[in-house]
Amino acid sequence: MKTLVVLPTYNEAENIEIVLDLIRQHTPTACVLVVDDGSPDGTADIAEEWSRGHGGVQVLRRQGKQGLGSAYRAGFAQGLALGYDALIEMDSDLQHDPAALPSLISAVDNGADLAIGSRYVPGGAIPDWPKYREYLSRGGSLYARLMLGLQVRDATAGFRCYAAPMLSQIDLDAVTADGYGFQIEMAYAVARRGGRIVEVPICFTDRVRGTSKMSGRIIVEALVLVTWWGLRDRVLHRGRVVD
Ligand SMILES: Nc1nc2c(ncn2[C@@H]2O[C@H](COP(=O)(O)OP(=O)(O)OP(=O)(O)O)[C@@H](O)[C@H]2O)c(=O)[nH]1
Ligand SMILES: [Mg+2]
Repeated sequence: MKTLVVLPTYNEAENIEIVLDLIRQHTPTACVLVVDDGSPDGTADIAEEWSRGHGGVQVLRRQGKQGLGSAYRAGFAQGLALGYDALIEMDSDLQHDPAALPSLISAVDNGADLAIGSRYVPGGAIPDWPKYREYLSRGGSLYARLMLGLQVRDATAGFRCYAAPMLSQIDLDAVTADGYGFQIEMAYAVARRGGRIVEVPICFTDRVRGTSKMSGRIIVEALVLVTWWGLRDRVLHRGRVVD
C-alpha cells in the first residue's frame, strides 16, 4: 500500500529529526507530510533539511497556529489528492511510538477502514499517567460510546491509519472539531458509514522533549460536541449520514 504519514507540528524542533528517523526505520517505504503551522522554533526548516538528506518528506507550511484538526484535514486532503492508499495520523512529539506503525498499516491492509492505536485494549498501556488521568480519558471514551453508540475503547486516540476509500467518503470541510473532539468525530464518521474499525494495542508514553499544546478548551469542545451529536442523532434524528 502507498502510505502517507501526516505529522502535524507546532514547535517540535527538538523532536522532528528523531521522529523522522524512526518513521524511516520502521516504515522505509512510507512518505511523510509534515503540516507545520509557522512554528517559531524553525521546525519546518529542520524537516526540509532532513528531507534534503534522506528524501521522502514534504512540508506543508501554513500561516499561524490553526489547530490539530485543521492540520490533519489539510494533510489528508493533500494525501488523498496524491493517491495514497493509507493515511496515518500521528503526533510528532514521540508519544506515539513509530514502532507501532507496521501493525496499524497491516490492520488496514487486512481490511480495516480505520485502525486505531489503542491504550485500552489488551496489550495497550499508558505507563506514565496517574490513575486519575487514565480514568478521565477512559471516561471520555465511555461517554462517546454511550452518547453515540461508538464501539471504540479509545475514541480520543490520535495514532491511527485510515483507508483512503473510507477517508475520501468523509467531507473533511464539514469536520469541525480540533482536539479530542476531532478524533471522536472522525471515528464516528467512519462508524456511521458502516466502516470497520479495528483497535491495535499501543503503549502511549509521556512527552520527553518540547512542550504540550493541550488546553482545557479542547476537553470542553469534545464534551459539548459529543453531547450535541448524541442529541442530534439519537433524540432528534437529524444527523445526516452522507455529508
Ligand atoms: N500543525 C499543528 N500542529 C499542532 C497544533 N497543535 C498541536 N500540534 C501538534 O500535534 C501533536 C499533539 O500535540 P500535543 O501538544 O503534544 O498534544 P497532546 O499530545 O494531546 O498533549 P500532551 O500529552 O500534553 O503532549 C504534536 O505533534 C504537536 O506539535 C497546531 O495548532 N497545528
Ligand atoms: Mg503530545
